[in-house]
Amino acid sequence: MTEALLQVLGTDQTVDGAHEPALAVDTLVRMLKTMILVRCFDERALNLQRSGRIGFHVPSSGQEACQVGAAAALTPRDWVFPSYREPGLFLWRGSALEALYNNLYGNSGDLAKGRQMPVHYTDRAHNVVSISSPIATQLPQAVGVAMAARIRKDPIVVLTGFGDGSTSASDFHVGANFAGVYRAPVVFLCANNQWAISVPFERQTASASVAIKAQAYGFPGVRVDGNDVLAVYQAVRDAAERARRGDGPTLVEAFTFRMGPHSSSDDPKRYRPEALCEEWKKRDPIERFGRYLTKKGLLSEAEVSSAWEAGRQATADAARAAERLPPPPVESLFEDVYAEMPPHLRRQLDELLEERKAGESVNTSQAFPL
Ligand SMILES: Cc1ncc(C[n+]2csc(CCOP(=O)(O)OP(=O)(O)O)c2C)c(N)n1
Ligand SMILES: [Mg+2]
Repeated sequence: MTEALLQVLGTDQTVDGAHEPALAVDTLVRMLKTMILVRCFDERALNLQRSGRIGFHVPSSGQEACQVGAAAALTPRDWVFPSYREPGLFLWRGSALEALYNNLYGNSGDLAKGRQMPVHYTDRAHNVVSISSPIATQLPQAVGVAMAARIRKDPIVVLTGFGDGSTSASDFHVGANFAGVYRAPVVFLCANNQWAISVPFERQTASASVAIKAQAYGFPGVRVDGNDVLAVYQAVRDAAERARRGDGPTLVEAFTFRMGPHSSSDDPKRYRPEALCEEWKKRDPIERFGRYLTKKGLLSEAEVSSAWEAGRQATADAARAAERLPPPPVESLFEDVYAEMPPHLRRQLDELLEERKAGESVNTSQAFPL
């Protein structure tokens, strides 16, 4: 049990050389660019919601290091069961920006065919499983896949992401218990942003930390600075190696802060002091990593600025493209449950198409989902 907070990049620009991972320059630069893209994706999505163009968003600003550090420590064959606050896991693994916006619009390009809630991205091609709304349900799912991989001797690792509040849900305990008993090759990544909507950590649990909860289930828990992408990378890479060796799960607690609201429906000013937000702004994970790279001479200030430019442009283009796509065809409502459509559904479909032809039904497909 490591209870100290692992940190590679200090807030004061010091670097812990002993823990500095030996990553290729290309990888380091890609990590920064992906973090920037996540921030731009988020800002654009929140603006789309505020201007009434989409119905709902869940921002992850401030938590980019947790997402990208973890994603960079996995291989493409590994599987990921994310939470709703982790678009960076998708972007690092190769999901198109447009695919994420397609989900926010619930349009005909949405990989979930407009049937999921917004912010519930999915990407089967990159081994990222569709997000579950009930918190922590992804843990037993991830553990099941990891147990199956172990039985089949498939050397994959499964990572599942969740928040601090999720560790009070029963599925956290079910998942952790099974993972411990069966030594499932799973990495539990908890982004501890210190709140479950408006409930602060100390009102959620009497445990001193999230990491300590692993002790009860017989595997290690580590705490890392969740605003330090290299620390998150290091901890998740160690955990993934341990899992791949057959030594079982690890719980990684990434201590962080969400800079924005819980969702577009939330006003954090009602429960979180502004001064604290100002304090955490100084620990911005993107700024910290950007300064590290420029100080090392791996990127110039001008290159960092153009990465922001490129991020803003790419997100604007992708959002615009998503907005142009029509809603899913109404017929798709009747697909995918049965291999062959049963007669009662066929009748309902025919009726609907007849009504549409006669102009009887109101087309609400442009209405916002929430
Ligand atoms: C089983 C269940 N209970 C309650 C909710 C409502 N809910 C949605 S998000 C959330 C807070 C989760 O907090 P945390 O796990 O810390 O993640 P964060 O939102 O901070 O990333 C709650 C209670 C839910 N989705 N599922
Ligand atoms: Mg939380």
